[in-house]
Amino acid sequence: MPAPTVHRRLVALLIPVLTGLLVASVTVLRAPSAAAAAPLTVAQAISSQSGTGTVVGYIVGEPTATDTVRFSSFIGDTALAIADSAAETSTSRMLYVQITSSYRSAFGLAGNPSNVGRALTVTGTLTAYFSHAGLKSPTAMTFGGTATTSPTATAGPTASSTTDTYYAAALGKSGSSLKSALHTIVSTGVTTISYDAVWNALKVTDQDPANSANVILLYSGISRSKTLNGGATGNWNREHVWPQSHGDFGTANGPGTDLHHLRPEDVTINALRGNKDFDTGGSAVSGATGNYTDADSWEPRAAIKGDVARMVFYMAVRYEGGDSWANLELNNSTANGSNPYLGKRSTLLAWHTQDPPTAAERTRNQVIYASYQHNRNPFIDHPEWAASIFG
Ligand SMILES: [Ca+2]
Ligand SMILES: [Ca+2]
Repeated sequence: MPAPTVHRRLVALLIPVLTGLLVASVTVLRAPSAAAAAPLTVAQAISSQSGTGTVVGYIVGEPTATDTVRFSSFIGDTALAIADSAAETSTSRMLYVQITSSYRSAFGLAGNPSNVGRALTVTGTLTAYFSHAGLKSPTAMTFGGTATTSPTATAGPTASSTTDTYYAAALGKSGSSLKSALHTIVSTGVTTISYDAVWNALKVTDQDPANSANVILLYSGISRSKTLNGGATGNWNREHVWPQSHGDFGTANGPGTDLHHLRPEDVTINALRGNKDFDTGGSAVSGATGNYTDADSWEPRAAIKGDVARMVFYMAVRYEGGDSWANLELNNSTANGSNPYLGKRSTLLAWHTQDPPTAAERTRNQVIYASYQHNRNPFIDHPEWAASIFG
């Protein structure tokens, strides 16, 4: 194509001219050119921190310091972090946007936590905020918008490249070497929380998207008030998807408080599931439509079959016996009793394929990573790794 060559020649010709003009009159040139320009991507706004501009990005959280962005439990209405990907986790690929008073009621995250994930078009001064690439003194903020990609634009990060850094040591590996690499990754820099703290964490990680006063119960799928946590009939409590007895880990900080496999469930349904292994079959469970159980196994409803599989895959990789906990492993049995094993591996692999990760499941993984434990479930981010390790 001749166009790039022509373009390069034009640029070569224009550079000395433009340089001369810039030296002569920086302020006169800057404002009109920015006002006339197409909207910037966040990557472009980060690399051109001068003058005014219009930026389009996705709202990902609330910056509270140079390297700190809250992805949930927002505390203020004065700042937003936006990115080219709604799943961005690296603050280096975010632009921090000041929310001045007239925009706070509509755009502040403490008042509007459901704004996370929405596209935002904002015009203002491209300058540092929280000592970080930013936009201040906005003159227009609206939801929606699409950044125009110019031929010279740097492509924004994709959701997969976002986690490539986290999984760098595992990329390209398979089988036992993949498992070993992932074990190190998901066990490094982890924050464990207390069993008491799990209550409040589940109210965030498992909040009903349609009703912020409620949580969604795992097996039954019921939306129930967050305030009904407890041990009485009609309450919800903390279901260990990998049963505590399969490895005897109890509820001390560790596998017994690991949010990646803890979910809210109705007290009665939780007791019915007990410590059964997972497999298909049995009779319908009253009060939990779509679930089946018999003497030695539990079959969850279709919408969460894969979620359950990925939770136990994570546990088998996270806990390898090198710490004070048992080495949790999958097998093909449904009679594991109190051994640190859980089945049935072949059924769980099938469920994982039938019910792939959804946006809600990825969001939950991200919230646990960003706000609580600082580790991820690899099988939500990379579903293809399950067969490589457990197949
Ligand atoms: Ca699912
Ligand atoms: Ca293990």
